[in-house]
This record gives sequence, structure tokens and C-alpha cells, in this order.
Amino acid sequence: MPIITASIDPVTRIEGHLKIDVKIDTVNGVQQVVDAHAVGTLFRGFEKVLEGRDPRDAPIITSRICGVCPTSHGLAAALALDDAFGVLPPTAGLIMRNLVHAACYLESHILHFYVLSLLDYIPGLGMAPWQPGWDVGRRIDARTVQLLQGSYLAALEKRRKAHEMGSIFGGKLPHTPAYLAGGFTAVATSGNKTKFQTYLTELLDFIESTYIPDVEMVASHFSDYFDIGKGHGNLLSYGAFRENPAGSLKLFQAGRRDDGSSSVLPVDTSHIAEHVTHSWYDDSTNALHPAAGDTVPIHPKPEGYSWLKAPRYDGANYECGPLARMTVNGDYSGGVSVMDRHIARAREALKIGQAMEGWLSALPVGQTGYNAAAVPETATAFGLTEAPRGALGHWMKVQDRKIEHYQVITPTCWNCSPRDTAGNRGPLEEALVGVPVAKADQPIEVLRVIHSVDPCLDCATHVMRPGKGGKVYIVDRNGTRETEKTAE
Ligand code: NFE
Repeated sequence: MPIITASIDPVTRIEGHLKIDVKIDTVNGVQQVVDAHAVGTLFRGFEKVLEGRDPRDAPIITSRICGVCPTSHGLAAALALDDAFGVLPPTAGLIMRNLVHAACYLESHILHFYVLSLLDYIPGLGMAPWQPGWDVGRRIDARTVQLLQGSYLAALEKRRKAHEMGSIFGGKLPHTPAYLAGGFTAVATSGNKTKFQTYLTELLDFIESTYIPDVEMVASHFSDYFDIGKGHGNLLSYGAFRENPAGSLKLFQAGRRDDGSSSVLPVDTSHIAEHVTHSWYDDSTNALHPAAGDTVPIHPKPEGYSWLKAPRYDGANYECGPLARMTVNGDYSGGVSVMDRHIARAREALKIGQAMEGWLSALPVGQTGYNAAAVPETATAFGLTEAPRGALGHWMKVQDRKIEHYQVITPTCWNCSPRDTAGNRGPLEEALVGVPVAKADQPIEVLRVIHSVDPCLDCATHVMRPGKGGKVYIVDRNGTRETEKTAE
């Protein structure tokens, strides 16, 4: 049989726009994926938007990179500003940074399992937009499917409540304006602490009584997926949720774990470089550290096939996300697979929710959340944290009190990166190779692997192109309209 090429474009039930091309062939009598390309189909120019701006704008602007992990970008930018301004938050600010960031994790993890992944395993409700859909098989009995569909509907409400909880201190979500250099804008009252606890109790109950059992239920019917979708097997975490201002204590420790090894290696970000050989960026920017990297789009380009760059650590591929965090931290000891990712993510939600209770009770009432600091004349700084989907870094240079240079490496850039200069596949691409496919025209097995890494191409890429005839206004940095033209 000839090799079949299947394109899933766009991949649905993810954030943003991802295209996956797979080659399917029969090997040893099993029809399976033999090669894969992950294509980020949109350009994200936030780094260029930031150049020339006041550094204090960075948390506000970068949180617009994405609607599902805006607090992570706000926090990463604020950490870079702490570093640049030479300031650390007071206890109240540190705790509120954690609580609002953690609220976003709960929202994101619940959303991911129920809304983005579950329908790879059970049919959706018998109406649009759930039908028509791909054939997901009938491994789970009708009564259990009905229970899971009920959890799906409950999850819609719970994830909204997670956002409402975060907005108690964040002011609003998804794009809270509360993260800033030296801390956080809010001041806690005993009333809003109690309100936060009420939401948290309800969400913890849902995670314990519904989310974790539902994931385990699905895993018990799809136990073959503990052996599917491994990829390179290397895991990376920057560590997250500081428990003291300087960050020497964290809920999740930083570290790397290489495939086949049980030892946790340190993370030294000077070993990170972004490859662009197969990305639509100028080759003169290849294999640079993010502090020196640039965003120079070149499209088309002979070897290019994605707007994502390919971050590598000492030239090696690393997967990041809840499984990496939980494994590196010693909280999870399974393997690397589709189901390990789902189970680690659910258990992480519980661990974070329980930690939130401790942070909330330690949150001082009536105390300022930030320490003021002046914008420095010059600085070179970075902020590292973990977004729900994994390792997130912002690198910044300040010159004449303005941002001269900014680079962001998102978790999805690690996970969904294209091939690097050496030709090695990115983590998701590698995880897809060997995946058995029953029906090449409905490769649901491929979708299960893609969804397990929870891609967010919004974080990785962005562009807006006006339709023909659309009015384009070019606005200078002071907000003054300079020119107007008609798009062709
Ligand atoms: Ni748009 Fe994000 C998270 C970040 S993933 S969701 O989590 O950073 O690239």
C-alpha cells in the first residue's frame, strides 16, 4: 500500500492554529504514523511590539499573548522586571501572585481535560456542535459515557468559577492588570479571602470527586495509551510558585530528567538556544540564546515549515508541562505517554489547589502587595516560571529606560517545535511516530497524542491580516494616527 499523507488542519480543540501532517504506512502488519510535521501556521510578533516601550508595559502587553495563560505571561514579565529593577515583592504580593496564577492553572487543567480532550474518548452530546464527529470507538459503556458527559457540562461551570476566583485578587480575568514590578496591585481583605476560600473549596471538591476519578476511568479503558505517544522522553521544568520572595523555595522545583534516567539534572538557561533552520525566520538568527535572539520573519523559506522556533537545551529536545513538573518534583513516577500526561495534570490540579489553601491562610490582610522601584537606565534581565502547559521564559534588555529587546519562549514552542538544525524532530512530532492508526481518514489516535500535550498556538504564534478592502490605520507610539490605507 502507498504511504498515506494526512493533514489535520486546523487541529481543533486546542488553543490557536496548529496543522499536523502525518505520513501513515503499514509496518510489521500495523498501520501507523511513520513521520510527522507540526506546523505553527501564524506569526507572533509580540517581541517586536514591545521594543521601544516602557518596561512597565511588559506584563500588560505580554498577557495578551494568550487568553488561557495570561497570568503566566504577566508573572513571567513581572519576574523579569523584578530582576531588572532589583526589587522583590513583599509577602502579600508574593502570595497573591501565586493565588491568581494558580487559579488560572485550575481553570486551564479542567478546561483541557473536559472540553479539549475528553471527546477523543467518548462521543459528544447528540447535537451540534458535538455531532457530527470522528468515530472514537465504543470502549466505554453507554452509562459511563453519560456520566462523563454530565461531568463535561459541570466542568464548564467549574472552569468559569476558577476565573471568578482569580479575579477576586486579580481584578479581572483573563487579562489581569495586577502583576507589576515588585509585586501585585491588590490589598487583601478578610472578606475577599473568605470569598476566595468558598470558590476554592468547591473547586477542590470537583477535582477530587470528579476530575481525578474521570481521568482514571478513561485511563482504565485506554490503558494502551500508557505505551503511546512517548516521544524523546526528556522532561524539563523551570520550577514555579515561589514560596519565598527570592524563589529559593518553590512548590515545584526546577530540573531536567533525561529519558531512561531517574536523576534530576539542574537547569541552566545559558544552555538554551532557539533553532530556526526549519522555521520561517532569518537563518542569521539561528541557534541563539533568547537574550541574543531576534524575531526576523522570512516567508517563504526553502526548509521552513513552521512559525514556531525550535528551542533546545544543549541541543536536546525537552518536553515540558504538568508531567515534567510532577516528575521532576518527585510527585509522579509513571512513564511518559498520553495517559501519564492526563493523570499527572489532574493530580497536579489537586496539589496546587491544596497549596492554595495554605497560601490563602498565610495571606496578610490590609498589607501592600508591592515594593516600589524605579525604572533602571539599563538592565539585562529574565523571568522564568511555569505556565499550565510548561516552561515559560521572558528575556528582556532595557536601554535608556525603554525595552530594547524582548524574547519569549513559550511551553508550546518547546512541545510543538519543528525539527532543529540537526534535523531532529520536535517533542510532539517524535511522540506521533509509531502511533497506530485504524482509519487513515479519521486518525483519532493522532488527535489523542496531540491533545495530551495541550498545545496552545496562541502562545506560540500570532498575526492579523486585514481582508481585502479593509481599512488599515498606522498608529505611532503615542497613539496618534499617522496614516490610513486600504488593504489589498
Ligand atoms: Ni496560550 Fe501558554 C500556557 C504559555 S503555552 S497557553 O500554559 O506560556 O505555549
